Amino acid sequence: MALDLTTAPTRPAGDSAAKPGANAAPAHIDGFHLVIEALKLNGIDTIFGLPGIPITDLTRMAQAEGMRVISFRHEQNAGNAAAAAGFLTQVPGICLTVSAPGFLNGLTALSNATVNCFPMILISGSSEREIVDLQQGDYEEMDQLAIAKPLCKAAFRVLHAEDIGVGIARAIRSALSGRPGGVYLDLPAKLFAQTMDAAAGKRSLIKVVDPAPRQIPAPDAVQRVLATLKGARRPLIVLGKGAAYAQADADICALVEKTGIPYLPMSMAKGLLPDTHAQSASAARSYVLAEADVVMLIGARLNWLLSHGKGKTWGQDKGAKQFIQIDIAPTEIDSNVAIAAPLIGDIGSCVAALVAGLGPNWAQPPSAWTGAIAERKDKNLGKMAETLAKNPSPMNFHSALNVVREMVKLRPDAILVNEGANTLDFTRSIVDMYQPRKRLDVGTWGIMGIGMGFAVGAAVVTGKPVIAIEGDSAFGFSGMEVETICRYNLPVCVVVFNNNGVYGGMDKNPTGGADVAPTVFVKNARYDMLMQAFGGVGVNATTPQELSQALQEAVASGRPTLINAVIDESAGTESGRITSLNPQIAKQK
Ligand code: ADP
Ligand code: TZD
Repeated sequence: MALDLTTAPTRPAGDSAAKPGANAAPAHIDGFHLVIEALKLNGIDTIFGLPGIPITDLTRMAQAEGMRVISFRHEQNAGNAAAAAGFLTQVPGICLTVSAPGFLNGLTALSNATVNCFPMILISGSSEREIVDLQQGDYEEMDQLAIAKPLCKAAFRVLHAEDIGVGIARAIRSALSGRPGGVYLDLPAKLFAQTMDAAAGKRSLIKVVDPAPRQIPAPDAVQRVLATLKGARRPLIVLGKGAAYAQADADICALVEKTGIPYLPMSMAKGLLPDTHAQSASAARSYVLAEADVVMLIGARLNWLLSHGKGKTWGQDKGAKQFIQIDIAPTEIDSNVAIAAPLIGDIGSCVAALVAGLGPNWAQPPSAWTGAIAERKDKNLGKMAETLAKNPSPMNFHSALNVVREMVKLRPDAILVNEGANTLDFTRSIVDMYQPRKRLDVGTWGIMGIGMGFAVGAAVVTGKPVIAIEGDSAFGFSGMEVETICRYNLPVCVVVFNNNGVYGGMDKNPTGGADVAPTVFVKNARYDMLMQAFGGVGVNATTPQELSQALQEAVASGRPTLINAVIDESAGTESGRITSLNPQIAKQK
């Protein structure tokens, strides 16, 4: 995008002499416009945020200068939208907030983005240094930079208008290069009104060249990986969300198909290859994790989601396992178990190097291995089909998700947002994905509250239909954004799996007192009416037929819709599939 400051209007605060004539180049540019021009120069055209002192005018001016400014009801949701945008596009999502409380509200999303390796930039207005440092009690005073630093990848403050270009360039490069993550940019109120010579302002801006440089893997490391794979009798590939983020879809597909190695997608890597692919081992997950002898991780960490690479899950009683790990962050290697063959570089370059090194006569994995997997898959998929065919009343997770599964099959381009406990676990295993980067969920932290922010972010940057499958508790964290969805008329269909509480609605208060149990909500709530309050479509669905009709209409029309899917309140399990992490249960083990 070309930058032409000669035509950019100037808003020098209180400087009437600077008003240019019709064709004259403006003499000055202020901090507001330097921020806007620096973002635009770097291809950033959208801001997710929430206005207030001192950034209200920045939101107005950004809109006036042609940027899309999406205004939210709570900063955490704006931050989550920015994070989703960053993951989907490889352009850092921008979240803009006011100082202290607004900043803190955005910080959870920034921190979550960093933990998940999503590029985003939280820009917050702040109080003047002089007042903050002497703790003189400003409006919304807080030492924001110090608080942000340990919670994100990098944090910067800009004090002078002439440094805005550098500040934004550093933020973009920090968010995108190496392992992507969240960056905090602190902009004190006084900065926005500072003015400088327009031509000097133009020269001070930086268009970041090659913000995520390719990192080519070392040839000897590539050979080590190929040799390790060659020695495998029961190889397995695990694809993580780093592989989805990398946008190296064709090379990843070539690697999987040319080697013939069975693969497991982590939840946000689903769809990198269609879940119906013959080599997908998802339906035999426990078997392949326990039995594999060589496991190649591509953009996936051996954290809690993979049982740290140890224990019964990984068949520790069945002999040694060798790991290959492809990652851009060298310090990730050996973080949980020994990695026999690390491959450090960007996934695109690493996978391309491996494909090139396979040669024409690469031996396929032994059929004893692939056959055993296929047998288990068939059995498990058969069992699943039986369960999905049942039609209990009220609906359970399976009968409701069977509808979603069919919808996604019809519209594989739709983006699926998913949070909750049981609602998350069942959706992940029941709803097949067919295209890369179509599934957004609770990620590395298993955090509730990403739902509406991710849905808005995904709808805004892709223009695709979004289907958000939400536990009723999960939905509550960001539910007010249904107004945002209606305000911008976004093609988002929210389906609330309403089972009357956290995990379910069956708990009782052991004292028999008037308060309900801590996990229980108002019974038979009508979440659909929330959407109606803002002019969207609300549907109460008690059968798979009603759910199917409402979902199809929502996706076809693109109208903001909320379906209250009434689910059996006894159908869920405490904590879904991670019951073992509850301290009381872990103690008993
Ligand atoms: P999952 O939760 O799906 O298992 P993780 O978030 O644990 O995935 O892991 C993602 C990994 O991918 C991180 O270790 C990160 O450093 C890595 N990563 C992200 N982007 C790239 C990239 N472009 N190239 C290489 N590695 C990447
Ligand atoms: N707070 C935050 C920010 N993240 C969390 N993960 C939790 C609390 C704890 N938590 C879970 O881990 S799942 C969940 C909570 C509150 C909600 C589960 O209930 P639900 O889904 O209605 O969303 P199901 O389908 O009824 O289990």
